[in-house]
Amino acid sequence: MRIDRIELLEIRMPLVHFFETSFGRTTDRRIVLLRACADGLEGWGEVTCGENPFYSYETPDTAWHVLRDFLVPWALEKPWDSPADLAERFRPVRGHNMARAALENALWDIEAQGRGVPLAELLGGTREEIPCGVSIGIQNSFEELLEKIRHELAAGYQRIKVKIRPGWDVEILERIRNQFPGIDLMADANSAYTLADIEHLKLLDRFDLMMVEQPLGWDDLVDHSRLQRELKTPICLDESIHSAEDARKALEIGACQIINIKLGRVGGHSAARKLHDFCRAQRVPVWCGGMLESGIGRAHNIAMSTLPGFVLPGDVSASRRYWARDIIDPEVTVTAKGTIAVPRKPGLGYVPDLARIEKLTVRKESFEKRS
Ligand code: OSB
Ligand code: MG
Repeated sequence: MRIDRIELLEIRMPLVHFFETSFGRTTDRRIVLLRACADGLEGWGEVTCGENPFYSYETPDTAWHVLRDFLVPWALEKPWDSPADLAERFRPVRGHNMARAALENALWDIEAQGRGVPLAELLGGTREEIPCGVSIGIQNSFEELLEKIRHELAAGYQRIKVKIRPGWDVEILERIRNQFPGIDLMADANSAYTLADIEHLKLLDRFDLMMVEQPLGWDDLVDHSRLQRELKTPICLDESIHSAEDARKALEIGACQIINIKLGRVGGHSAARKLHDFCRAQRVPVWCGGMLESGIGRAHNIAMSTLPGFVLPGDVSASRRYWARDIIDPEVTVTAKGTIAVPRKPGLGYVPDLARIEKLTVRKESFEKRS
C-alpha cells in the first residue's frame, strides 16, 4: 500500500441533545476526520477525542498537531505491507492513541476495499449483527432521565447505561430499579469517586447492575483492585485501559472483570484486536464503548464489534440519537430487537456524504507523498 495523500478535516456538528458526564456537558462537537488516498482508493478515520482534555488528555488540536507533525509524514514516507505495520512505525510516539487510530483505521478501510471484503470480515469478525445498548447522560431532572430510558427501551435497545456522579447515583438508580425492575442496567462514573467513597459505592450492590464502569481514577488500577474486593458488582474499566498490556496488569491484580474497548483509546484496530484477543483468551467479556462519534467512527465501531469476544451490548447506537443528519449514507439504524445489521459492502460499508462533510468543515489541511 502506497499512500498518496492524507487530508485532515475538522467539522463542527451540534448534538441533538446535550450529553453530560461527571466531567462536563457537551452540546457541540468538534470532530477531526482523516481521509487517506492509496492505491486509487479512499479510506476514512475519525479522531474520537473530546473537545476538552477531560476524558483523556487528547483534544482536536493535540491530535491535529501529532498527526500533521509526526504520524502523517511517517505514513507518507514509504509503502506499507499492511495497516498493522504502520501502527508499529508509530510506536516511538507515546500516547496520542486517538490521533494514531484515525490514521491507522483509514488504512484498514482502504485495505478492506482493496480486498473487496467488509472491514468486519478483514478484522476477523464473525457477527452479522451486533447487540446495542445506549449510554444516557446526566439529565436536568429525574423525570427527563426516566423519559429517556422509556424511549430507548421502546426503541429496542438491549441495555441501559446511565452516567453517575456524587449526588446523581444511588437515588436515581433506586428510582430506575423501581420503575424497571428487570432491565439490563449499568452505571458509568467516569472517575467521579475515590477510595474514600468506598462505603457509598458499596450501596451500588443493591441494584443488580451488570457492572459499574470506571468508578475511580482515570489512570488508576491499584485502587480499583481494592474496590473490586469490596464490591459484588463487577467493575468494568474504560479510561484506565490503553493496551493489552494494561489489561494483563489489571486482571493480574483483580482491578476489573469486564473491559470496555474503545478504538481511539487503544490506538486503532490492530491494538484493539490484540486487547480483544487477550481478553477472550482470559474469558473476560468485552464490549465496544462510544465517544459520541460521527458516522465514520460509528462505522469503525460496528466493524470492531463483530469480533467474537464482544459478547455484551456496546454503546454503539443509531445516528439519530446524536445527529439531526449524520455524515454517512445510509445512517446507522437499529432494529426493533436492538441490533445493528453489519454492512456487507467492502470497506466500512457506509459511504461518507462528501457534500455534507464539506459544508460542516471549518479547517482542512492536505499532505502529499514526496514524489
Ligand atoms: O465514558 O463511555 C464513556 C461519551 C464521551 C466520553 C466518554 C464516554 C461517553 C459515553 C457515550 O458514554 C457513548 C456513546 O457514544 O454513546
Ligand atoms: Mg466510560
